Amino acid sequence: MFDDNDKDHDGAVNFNEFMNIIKETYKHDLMMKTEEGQVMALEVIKSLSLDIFKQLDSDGQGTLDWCEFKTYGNINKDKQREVQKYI
Ligand SMILES: [Ca+2]
Repeated sequence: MFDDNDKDHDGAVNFNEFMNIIKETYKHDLMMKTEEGQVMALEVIKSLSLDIFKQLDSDGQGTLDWCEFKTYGNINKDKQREVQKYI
């Protein structure tokens, strides 16, 4: 999964790559929405992504290596419940 998401194959996931993973997670929810609803939902997703990204990027370098990325699954479940309240 990590390699699939590392689009530029530099061995680390940057914020844009990470946000695309999150968007993919909520793709189905987004498709159910009006255009206006999608814009709002994308804003929620963007701020959520940044929030999670900062938590995962424990060395603060702005990229996630494998050790950092693998903890994503743990916090993702709680976050998903949180997001579903908004989108
Ligand atoms: Ca890092």
